[in-house]
Amino acid sequence: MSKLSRRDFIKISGTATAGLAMTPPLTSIMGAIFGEEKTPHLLENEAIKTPTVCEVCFWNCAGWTYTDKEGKIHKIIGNDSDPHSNGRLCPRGTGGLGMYYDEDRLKKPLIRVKGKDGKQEFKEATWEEAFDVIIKGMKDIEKNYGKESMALLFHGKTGPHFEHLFKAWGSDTMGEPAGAQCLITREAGFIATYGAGLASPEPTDVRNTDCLVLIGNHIGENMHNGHVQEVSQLIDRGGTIITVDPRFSTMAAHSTKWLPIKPSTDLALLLAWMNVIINEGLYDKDYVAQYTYGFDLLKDHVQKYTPEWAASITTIPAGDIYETARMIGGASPRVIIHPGRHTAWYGDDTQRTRAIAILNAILGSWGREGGFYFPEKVKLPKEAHPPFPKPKWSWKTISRDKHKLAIMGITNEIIDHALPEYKGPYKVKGMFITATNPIQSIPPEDKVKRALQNQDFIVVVDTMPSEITGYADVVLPEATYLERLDHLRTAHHRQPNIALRYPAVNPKWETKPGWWIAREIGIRLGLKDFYEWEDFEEVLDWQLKQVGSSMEEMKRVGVKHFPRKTPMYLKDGEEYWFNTNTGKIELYSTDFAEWGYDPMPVYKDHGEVPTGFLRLIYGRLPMHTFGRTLNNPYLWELKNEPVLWLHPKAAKYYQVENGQEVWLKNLKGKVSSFGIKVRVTERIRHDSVFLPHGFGNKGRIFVNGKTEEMSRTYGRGISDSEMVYKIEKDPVTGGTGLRNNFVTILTENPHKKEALS
Ligand SMILES: Nc1nc2c(c(=O)[nH]1)N[C@H]1C(S)=C(S)[C@@H](COP(=O)(O)OP(=O)(O)OC[C@H]3O[C@@H](n4cnc5c(=O)[nH]c(N)nc54)[C@H](O)[C@@H]3O)O[C@H]1N2
Ligand SMILES: Nc1nc2c(c(=O)[nH]1)N[C@H]1C(S)=C(S)[C@@H](COP(=O)(O)OP(=O)(O)OC[C@H]3O[C@@H](n4cnc5c(=O)[nH]c(N)nc54)[C@H](O)[C@@H]3O)O[C@H]1N2
Ligand code: SF4
Ligand SMILES: [Mo]
Repeated sequence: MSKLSRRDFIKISGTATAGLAMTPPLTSIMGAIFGEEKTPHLLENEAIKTPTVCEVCFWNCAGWTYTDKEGKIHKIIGNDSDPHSNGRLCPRGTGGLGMYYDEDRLKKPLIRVKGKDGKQEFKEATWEEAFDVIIKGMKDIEKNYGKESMALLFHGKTGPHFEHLFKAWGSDTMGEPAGAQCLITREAGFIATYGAGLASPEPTDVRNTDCLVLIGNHIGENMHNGHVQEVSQLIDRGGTIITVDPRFSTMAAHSTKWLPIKPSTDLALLLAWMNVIINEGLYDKDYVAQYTYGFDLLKDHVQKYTPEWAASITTIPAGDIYETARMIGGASPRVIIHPGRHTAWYGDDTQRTRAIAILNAILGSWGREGGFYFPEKVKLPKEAHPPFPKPKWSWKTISRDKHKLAIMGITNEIIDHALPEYKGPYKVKGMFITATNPIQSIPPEDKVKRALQNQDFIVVVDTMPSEITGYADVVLPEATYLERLDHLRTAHHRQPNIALRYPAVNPKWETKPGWWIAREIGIRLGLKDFYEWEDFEEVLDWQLKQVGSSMEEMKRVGVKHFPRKTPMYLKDGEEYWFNTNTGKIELYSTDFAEWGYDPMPVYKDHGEVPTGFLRLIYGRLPMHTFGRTLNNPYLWELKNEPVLWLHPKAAKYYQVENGQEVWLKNLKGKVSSFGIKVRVTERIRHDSVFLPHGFGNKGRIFVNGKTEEMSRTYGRGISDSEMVYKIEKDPVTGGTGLRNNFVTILTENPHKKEALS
């Protein structure tokens, strides 16, 4: 196993002066902002310290912003008592102030004055004018189709303000890409097994584990902070790490064993591991006997899934499968088969994540130290309001009849119901879109665009002139997370805790916080009873008092801890009731049997890569969060040249050299809008390409005749969503597998040819 120092592995800033804050690009850009060569030094006693919760990604670390008397934010650092960050933000979090300082931000409300599709023309408007158009638009949808036909697409901490507005108004047609395109299948796999999902942060007890198995989970590039820190400590401790990934990821480089699996075949490996672990008696026998249901059925079920069988499917030698199975079994119960997070891969993703859940169960790791702990969170009372009206139909109506464990709104179902060819009773004809860019986050791009074009009315709330703003009738500029108050963070953890995001500065230009926008619309829709407060701070203050705290205390501490009410781990031999039909961990799912899904995971073949093509796989870059950070001046400086990973064999086949610019063409003949440089590397399998997600931004709007765009990132790199032409629907949840898409390489600029002919 290769050793590394933690410093090399994670560049998480330790204090105000260490880490990213001192890297040359950031200091020089800060200099540009402050008109000095270097970041101005803010003396501790001159600084105003305000608690914040980071929104650069959804790990939501708590930190402190340092502001001077003129109201300039100088830095953000982690809050020492925050379990999400342990006092250290990741580079993206430290660079979060670029979200605030970005001059390309939306500054005023905009109203469309002409044109749909591509050449948008907007005029700047007052909030009052924008609200007038919104109220008319929403009322027209209500009159023509019913309130339910106005859908809400959202993401992040601003989302709940608009969920409240929509529910109060009478529409529960909503969804977020963090479900169907992200973790819904994983949640379902664990719910079917343990009667409980994982949520965020995942309750993996990496801190105490002996063996961590990562299946396509690229921690280190996926920079979920506290998690990265614990994995980093595991590396320092010399723990066992097994990484299963067709790509030699950052984690693969630091693993005891890297298994370069043929993409889409992970379930075969998981079943073969179960085969060895059961047949060699490496499972936790007492735990299985006491807590699980269906072990004998599982034992029979996995007999055909031998390592030799799996080797022919996964291309991992049988010897490696035996060896890793024994490593995993030997560590039981201090072992974690990591559930992953973005698990929308191949369409049978609930079954794959269920296999992960089952494997953990037979190893006895659920509820055990070094496995999965039982997390706890603070339950805050909800503000009082009249009951929400009952809509005639909702996200459940369009998702749950098809997918029994559609536990949250399925964005793709909403898109399907918004298409012109949809003729049924549950039409979506208006959209309210906040803090999400469906052009990139709900692929296929072509389909989402057709759905958008078919809408009568679209409102977009964003901070940037991102791609989705071009499809709006009204664009509302939201203040960034550093300028606003949101709900308290109450995520569950080892110790229950709450964290406060408080505005460090007033909103710039004419931007406004989400709570204010939602409330103003609510009042104008006649929903005063649902807004018995004027400032959202009143709601937080009331909630805090109910749990024995106050705004005053939270402004001072940022994060507050509460005592646990229940044990963090199972005690040996203790009775425990799991929230399943049998009260046990269901290795055999009685629900799945009743609903007609495989009660135990069955391997299904996902087909081969067509000749001349490569499988399109994608993932995260450590310095960016999807497309949302790309234009951030600090983070853009750190990483602004995306590259396409290509194996030397494939490079030879396509006659491509390292560093050469190429374009992609998918199996349906669609070519990428932009080019990308190639990185020829043996770190990727020969049958796949790897694309960092979030690039290829095509957002450009015209405001009063002037172009507005995300000037740094516009036209850079290729968007994976643009290349995705089909999704594989997971039957259990409706989750949308994105990785059965194939591309080929073009060495000449296809757009140049078009222009010449
Ligand atoms: N093809 C493809 N699709 C994917 C994924 C993938 O890897 N590939 N990943 C999936 C996953 S795991 C997830 S979680 C989702 C993420 O999906 P999204 O959250 O939609 O991600 P982004 O593309 O970053 O879009 C964020 C949008 O919010 C805006 N924004 C940023 N901050 C704020 C704010 O504070 N307020 C407001 N109002 N707007 C803000 C940004 O300008 C941008 O327009 O995408 C999913 N979809
Ligand atoms: N820096 C940064 N960190 C982030 C985010 C971000 O935008 N930026 N987003 C956050 C969010 S919302 C999420 S959901 C997570 C997502 O991050 P994760 O859940 O960790 O991972 P994925 O995006 O599913 O997986 C990417 C990895 O899967 C590998 N892979 C591709 N196909 C296969 C396959 O068939 N089998 C196997 N075994 N591996 C395969 C790819 O090579 C790549 O290494 O990251 C989070 N962390
Ligand atoms: S992991 Fe980084 S970007 Fe995500 S919330 Fe924490 S500091 Fe912010
Ligand atoms: Mo995600």
